[in-house]
Amino acid sequence: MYLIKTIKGDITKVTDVQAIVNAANNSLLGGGGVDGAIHRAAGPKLLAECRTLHGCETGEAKITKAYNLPCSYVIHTVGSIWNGGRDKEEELLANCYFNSMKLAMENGIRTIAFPSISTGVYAFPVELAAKVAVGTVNRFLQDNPDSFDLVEWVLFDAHTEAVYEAEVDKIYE
Ligand code: AR6
Repeated sequence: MYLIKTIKGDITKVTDVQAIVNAANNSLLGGGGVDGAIHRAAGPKLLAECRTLHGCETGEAKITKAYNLPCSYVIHTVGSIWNGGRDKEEELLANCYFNSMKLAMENGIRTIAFPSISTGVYAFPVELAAKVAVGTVNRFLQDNPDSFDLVEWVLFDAHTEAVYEAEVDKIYE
């Protein structure tokens, strides 16, 4: 069986997962927010490896080593930029979670932490993002029940954490 949970904190500090997911941009060459925090904590070798990947399409995911981070891998995915729901933002955000989980499974990763992809600079509404995130991961786990031990969301602020926690609680109701 697997556990799904949420915690409030800094994803670069978590020590109970093999992989953390980065909310990156199409260049994969770093940025602000959680992306900046991950690159700072991992050190310059992460950027050097990212340069070899030649970017990433929105909704897709690519994997690297984690260098100075406490985990073993970083899965870089590119969330959708919110434009009022007119640009398939929900579908593309669901793709981020699906493709990150698939890439983790293909690499034998059984424990993984996500941030709240797209809800910072990319302005995706938190309530809708949490529904898409938890719904997509839950379906993936139901379809692949023996592949994971732990999936957690590490949320930076109390409001975002409360919203994701409420979505996760619905699974266990
Ligand atoms: N740990 C966990 N969550 C964090 C951390 C952290 N250390 N730092 C910020 N957050 P954002 P996006 C939260 O903007 O919306 C970058 O410049 C943050 O409070 O990081 O997908 C990229 O290069 C928010 O709840 O990602 C892209 O250009 C959540 O992480 C762009 O931002 C996501 O906010 C991607 O925008």
